[in-house]
Amino acid sequence: SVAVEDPKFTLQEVLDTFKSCLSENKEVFLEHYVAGWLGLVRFMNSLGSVFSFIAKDAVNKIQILINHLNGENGAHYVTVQSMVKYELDNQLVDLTKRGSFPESGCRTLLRLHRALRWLELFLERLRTSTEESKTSVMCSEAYNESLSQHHAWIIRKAAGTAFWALPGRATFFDVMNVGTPEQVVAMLGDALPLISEVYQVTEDLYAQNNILDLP
Ligand code: 1PZ
Repeated sequence: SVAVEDPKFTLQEVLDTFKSCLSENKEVFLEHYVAGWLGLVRFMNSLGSVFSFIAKDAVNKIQILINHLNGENGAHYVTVQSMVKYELDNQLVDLTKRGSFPESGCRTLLRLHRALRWLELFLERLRTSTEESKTSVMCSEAYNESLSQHHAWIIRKAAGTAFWALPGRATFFDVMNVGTPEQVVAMLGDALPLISEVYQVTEDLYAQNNILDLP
């Protein structure tokens, strides 16, 4: 796996990417958001093939956003703010039911945005966990509090099964490749407020535009 082969890969690097997401006036750069997600997927893949069905969906969505960025209207996709404005102004979003725009940037990013909330809750649990804490329990609690509310029963079932295959806390910390458990905890303490801010800025933007429930 990449995380094991590449000595430079650390979760620190990935979480740092989210730092570069926010501009001075709190706009979210899509390019960095997407880069952060690619790093998370790389990390997820290093945890084992059980997670590949989850990673695959994330990769599909990341690819859709990259296509928008590289497309002829890419200039409108520089920030999440400009993307939302461009797509809404030009009626490029299915607002109430699935229709002509299954790959709108707005609905695609919303899926990753919801998953970012899961990540935030999970990493916060990891940060405050003890040696005896179970990653599968932390993961499913975080999931039940966030992403699961947007998933059909069959997806919840599959996700729940995958959680049991998560490596234990010690292995998890090792794969992060950040250093001692104390260093991991410190890194998470630094990174979480940044992830949280990116999440909140996006959440507020979506709320203001009434697009938190895109089909
Ligand atoms: C490290 C352990 C990883 C646990 C990840 C916890 C999240 C479980 C999510 C299960 C998703 C299952 C596959 C696909 C679901 C899709 O139906 C939904 C909705 O998309 P739509 O069908 O509307 O197009 N997709 C999502 O909700 C996006 C899920 C992205 C998951 C990314 C996880 C990030 C992990 C980072 C690892 C550190």
